[in-house]
Amino acid sequence: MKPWGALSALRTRVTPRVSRKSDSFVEISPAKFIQDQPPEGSYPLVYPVTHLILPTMRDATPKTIYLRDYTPPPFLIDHVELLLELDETVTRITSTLRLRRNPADEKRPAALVLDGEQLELVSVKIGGLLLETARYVVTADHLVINQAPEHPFDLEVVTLIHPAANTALEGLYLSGGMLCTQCEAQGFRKITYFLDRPDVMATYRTTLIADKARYPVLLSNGNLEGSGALLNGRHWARWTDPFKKPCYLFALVAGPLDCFEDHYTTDSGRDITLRLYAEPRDIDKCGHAMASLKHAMSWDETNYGREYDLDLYMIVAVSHFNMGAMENKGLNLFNTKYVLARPDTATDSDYEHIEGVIAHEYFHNWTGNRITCRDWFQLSLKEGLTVFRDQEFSADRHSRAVKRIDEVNALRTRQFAEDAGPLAHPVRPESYIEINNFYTLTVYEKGAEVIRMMQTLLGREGFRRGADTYFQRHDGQAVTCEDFVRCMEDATGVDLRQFRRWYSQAGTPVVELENHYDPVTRTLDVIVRQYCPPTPHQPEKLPLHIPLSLGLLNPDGSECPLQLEGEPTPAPTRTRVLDIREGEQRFRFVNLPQAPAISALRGFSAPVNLKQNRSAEELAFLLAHDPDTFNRWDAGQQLATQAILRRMNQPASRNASGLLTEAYRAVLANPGDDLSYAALLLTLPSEDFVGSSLETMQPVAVHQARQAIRLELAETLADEWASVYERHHRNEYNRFDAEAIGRRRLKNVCLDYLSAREDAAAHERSLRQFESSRTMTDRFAALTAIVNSQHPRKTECLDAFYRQWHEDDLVLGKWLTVQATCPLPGTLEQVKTLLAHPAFDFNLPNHVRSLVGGFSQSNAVNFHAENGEGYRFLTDQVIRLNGVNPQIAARMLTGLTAWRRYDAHRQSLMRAELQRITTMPDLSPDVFELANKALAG
Ligand code: B3K
Ligand code: ZN
Repeated sequence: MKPWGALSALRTRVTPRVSRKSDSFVEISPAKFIQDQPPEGSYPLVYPVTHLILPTMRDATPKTIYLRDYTPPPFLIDHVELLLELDETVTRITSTLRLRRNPADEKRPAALVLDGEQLELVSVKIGGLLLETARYVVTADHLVINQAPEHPFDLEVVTLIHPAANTALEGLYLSGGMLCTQCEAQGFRKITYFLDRPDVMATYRTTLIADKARYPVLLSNGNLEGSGALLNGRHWARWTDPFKKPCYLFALVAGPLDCFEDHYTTDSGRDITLRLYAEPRDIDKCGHAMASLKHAMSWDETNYGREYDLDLYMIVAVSHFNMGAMENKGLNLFNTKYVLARPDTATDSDYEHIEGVIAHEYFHNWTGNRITCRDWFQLSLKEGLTVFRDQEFSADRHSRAVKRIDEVNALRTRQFAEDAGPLAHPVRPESYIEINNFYTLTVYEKGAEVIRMMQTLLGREGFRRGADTYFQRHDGQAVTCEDFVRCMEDATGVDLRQFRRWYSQAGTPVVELENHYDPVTRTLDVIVRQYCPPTPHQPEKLPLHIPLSLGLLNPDGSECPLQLEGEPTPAPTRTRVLDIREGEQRFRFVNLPQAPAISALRGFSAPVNLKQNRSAEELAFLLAHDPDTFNRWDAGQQLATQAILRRMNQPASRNASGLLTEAYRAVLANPGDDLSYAALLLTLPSEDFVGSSLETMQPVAVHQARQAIRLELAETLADEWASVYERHHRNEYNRFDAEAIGRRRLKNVCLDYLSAREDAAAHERSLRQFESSRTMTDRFAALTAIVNSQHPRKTECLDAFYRQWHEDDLVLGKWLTVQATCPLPGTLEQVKTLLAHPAFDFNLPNHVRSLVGGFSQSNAVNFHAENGEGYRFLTDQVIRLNGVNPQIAARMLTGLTAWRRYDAHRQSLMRAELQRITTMPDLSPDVFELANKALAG
């Protein structure tokens, strides 16, 4: 057998050879790919560069890609052989692709067009023969090989890249002392030339070579095939991934990492090795992530019959990461924020998020990896479905009521805003400039709601049959949202033709509910109307198929039997799902001796904006009695919103919140078993939620009115808050069960109200909690209360927190956030000071999100200051980030995109800043697309 063929070319200086005719290509037999381990010390430190081609500049105006233009790939890649000689300054990549023409493509173009960006090309070979430069063209984003062979062939391309200079964190980059990759969506083309599209699926064998002292751990997808030492202090490792995958799931990691290992035995008895890698100082914070992984593996077996397929599952915690985590096959990469937790460094919410994200990435192994997307327009095929799966996992693990409220809270404030703004797009978008801009709340969260609605319409069993059909029919394929829906239909016989519009229509539908009770006929008429406001490029909308879950309550709080006119008997359940398909529909409920209260859209059964005319009395009644935990909470939110809006319109009035106070008093007197849920019942709606019900956003007025209601509740119920606080305040360290978490949540809500009063007792209480607590949950809640008040020892507490945690990036992020989100005056100046703080790292996305994101997205009253300083600040940061990390720059821009929702003065300030961005030279496609669409929409 020929030893180490792919590498042998590197040992000698390569002399370009001329191959003129296509028949001079030599096909490499599969045996070429089976090679022995490399002989020690045979690798040059200085690379023999025969000709180095630097690509030309990219076009000034980025191009729009359309779903309607999809065509199958003209070539397929069956196998990829990669050799990476890793070094932070220059990494050399030798890629050998086993290519063939796609029989499904009828066009059979002469040229092979490979994607590639920011690559320095060293050499191109076909069938082992060097290609003369006239046979190919290198542009800013492609390598075009003219006259590609008709028969299967091997293409070897050698490129150089510069990981340490890669601050965009896409492709191969340096994070701390670790080299790592991020390839979704189109990062693989920054590593080597490739058909960088998800419908090209190949097996991979990856050989990594690096300096052993700096990069002792070398990881890639799949199973370790071999490893060994080389001369000059270098070593190698070779990984094989037997499952075909798109290149966006490729990953590698090299660095000084410690490993936390555990095992999981699958239902069928297979032993899976689980490894969590982190920097040595963080390895004691990996236990929770590991436990979460095992829970997720077991849940997917029980609920979807899905077992893990490889023998090894690895997760690496990386500090420089553009998002939460990445589901690379067998080698997940995680933002440290979603792995590392210790009771003194992470809050209860952090623990829950870690569990959810670990599960999400694990679930992708089936929904995303084994079955992937045909093209990026189908992103919600994997993301919506996987979010739905992780939501259900978390609901099963903890309080289902609390989980649903958290989801809907995020959806109604943030996704609804996206749907109502200039960047509104359908769950399956029809065009994009930069696909990274479409990892949106619409694709993820609304996409998950679309899956949830299918489960509601088909029933849990029907949905499971549909999922089984999907896994069976499409394993190993790259498919579409349409393929998924068809599986659901085929498995159940339910017609989802109209339902499909959820994938193609943007915007949040409005559902209006009107009802008339007739005491004579003892009937209730419920009239349901739906319409959807226009969104960019979609002025007209068609009616959607909406599952409207509904119950009726008697005046004593009991639930009514639900019998529709024409039905012989009432339905067996006290909640039923009405199929809404028309613009207007009428339902007549019979046999109702008394006028019932309507509990509509139970469990938030559809992502719609429900409009009902309800009095404060009705809302207070539902808040007291509705057995549907979501609607009970929502009634409280609506009641509080009414109180806040009333206070906003009549600032002098007192007792604006009488019914609300009584409802809160009742909850405080009897918080029930689920204390986390009680904490939510006692939390006022966010300023964003209140603002969203207004024609024009009024950030300052809403903030003031909400604060006034908070203070009023704090004063009226002062004794209750204090006694519930005292009852539940414990100094427990290592308890993460529902009871302990619930106690902390409820107690900290009490602390927030108590702090509103700004008296000495309140200051003393928050200081005591800050100084004595051992959990981050309690310490951070206390610090937040202190920072957001006039506490006399604020600076001292912030300094103490900093001194204790300045070496921990994640906790430092909390320190930045708490200051950036402070609603008091002077915050912008403080944010600017922090930007120049030696501990703040502008190249670290977590820091930018904490400080710049915290200020612009979670501090409306300061960000929207009338003088426009907040907008100017954000724009300066976006412009600066554009050159450093375009993906993060685009994320930060979100603060300015909804400019049309504000008054004329703010509109002109925000628009001017957006215009300032669009006139900047060298705009990334990411920022170009968002800024221009925001201005146009
Ligand atoms: N699939 C990744 C997100 C990739 C984002 C690329 N800009 C994480 C996830 O959704 O699981
Ligand atoms: Zn995902």
